[in-house]
Amino acid sequence: MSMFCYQCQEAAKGTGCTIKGVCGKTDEVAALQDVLLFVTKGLAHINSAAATKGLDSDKAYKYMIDSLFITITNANFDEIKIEEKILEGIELRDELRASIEAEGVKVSSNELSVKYTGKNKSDFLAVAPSIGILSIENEDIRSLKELMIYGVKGMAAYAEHAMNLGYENKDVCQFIQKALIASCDNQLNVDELVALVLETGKNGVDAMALLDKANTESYGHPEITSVNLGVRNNPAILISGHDLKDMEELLKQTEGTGVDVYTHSEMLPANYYPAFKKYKHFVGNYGNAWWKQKEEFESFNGPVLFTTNCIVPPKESYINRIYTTGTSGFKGCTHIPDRKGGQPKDFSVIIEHAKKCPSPTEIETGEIVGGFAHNQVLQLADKVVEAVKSGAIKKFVVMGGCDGRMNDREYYTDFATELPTDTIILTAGCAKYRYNKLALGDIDGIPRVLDAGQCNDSYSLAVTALKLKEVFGLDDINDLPIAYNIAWYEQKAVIVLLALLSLGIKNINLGPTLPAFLSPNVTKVLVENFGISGITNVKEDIERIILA
Ligand code: SF4
Ligand code: SF3
Repeated sequence: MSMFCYQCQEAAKGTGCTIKGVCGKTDEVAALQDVLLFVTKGLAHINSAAATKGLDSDKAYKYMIDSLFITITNANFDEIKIEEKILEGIELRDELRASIEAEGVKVSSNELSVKYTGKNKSDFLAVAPSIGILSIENEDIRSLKELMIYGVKGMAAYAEHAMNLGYENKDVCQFIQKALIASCDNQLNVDELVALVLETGKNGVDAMALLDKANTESYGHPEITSVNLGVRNNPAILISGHDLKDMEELLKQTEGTGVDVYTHSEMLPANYYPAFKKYKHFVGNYGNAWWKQKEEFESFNGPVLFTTNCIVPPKESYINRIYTTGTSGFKGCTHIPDRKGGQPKDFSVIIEHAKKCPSPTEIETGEIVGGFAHNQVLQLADKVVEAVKSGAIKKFVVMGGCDGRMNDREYYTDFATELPTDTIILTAGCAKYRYNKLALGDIDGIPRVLDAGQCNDSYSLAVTALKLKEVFGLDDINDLPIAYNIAWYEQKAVIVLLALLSLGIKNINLGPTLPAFLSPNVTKVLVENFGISGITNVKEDIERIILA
């Protein structure tokens, strides 16, 4: 059996994975994820019909968000969990259909996804080839639909984190549903799909704004923080991924147990939140971006909790120490169940496991500084504006996004190193690990790398840019001395990119390679309308992006 997936930057040969994912996804997991998306589209049709009489179901929106998140790169490799989710979707769809038809709502859609009744894994694998990405023949239509769907996957991830904190935006949910339905529509032309892609970006801004509100109202505004990189002599848990509600509950439940907590990869920004800093057993950050986890989890010695992506298929030597929760999953790892009846998750099993493990082996020492989300940067606004006016700061360069395992990403380390010393890097997401431990110094006390937080905190960078535009009295955000050299890997970076475009930001450089899912014609649209370009080499790019 074969597969086709081209949703991330590491798609095989720059075109797509066809035998096994570079990420480790098997052909069967890829097929099951395709079927999960297909069933989710069927539910979207029914829930949309339900909405015509105000009968749309919150449970259905939640299911759509969960399922999209499950199919994000490196989030869930657990075929049993995906099979269960497919069956849950079919049941939910049919129950909803029966209940709205009883209320006189007519379901007009004749889509296969609305009627599909597979019952088990072999049924799912049988239908998969006919409903996958390649079932859309026209490459431009396929490209635009996938661009929209990948954006919506990223949006769903952010909406899910906000939802876990009790924050919802019905418009965002309804847009996700609309996009799922649009992806099945064979009548839509290129112009209509381009409009939908832009609308995806606008909703992406709203989803990120919602998550920003959820995070900051729950845990306070991130503030300048020196994060410890060393270790202590206690057993410990390493928490990875992006979900701050999980972080909060783990910190509460480990307090007083003798078990320390460290963040890994995208959880690093949890160190910047006032509500988490108060925990004395919250030690700091261990390790680097997601792709180095094989070595780092080995030396951590204790259990690791994944709250979301990015999971690298674990080695036998430590797989028994890997726990997943929420939408993340990996076959053979213990999954911590969801909250029920308003109760917190129960992390006792991982805490008891940690108590039996040796303390982490030190792999580095020292500190890194972060916490430059919009509220903190605005408190420094006078200083920043002064430095720009005096010429001490000539340019800002947004270098946020994702990191990845390919060697060509060394480009970002070199780019940061070679930047003129009157340049400030604004970052968010795990891309920062390529340069956040370099000694790049400061400009008049302002560090040359300002980390706003996780990839969703790219929103924070946009808020900062909009504020600077106001302070400098500019009409166009593109007149600011800000350049964009963004690294992407998975679908959260797709929604970040579309969100920036919807805010009117032009001339974004995207690397290390342009997405395999962009057809030549769609790339042309992005180049002509938004000035998007790929990267070349550090010397030429610094000339073109920074000095020109
Ligand atoms: Fe390949 Fe990326 Fe898809 Fe994994 S997510 S199968 S690496 S394109
Ligand atoms: Fe990183 Fe996976 Fe995208 Fe949230 S953890 S930015 S790659």
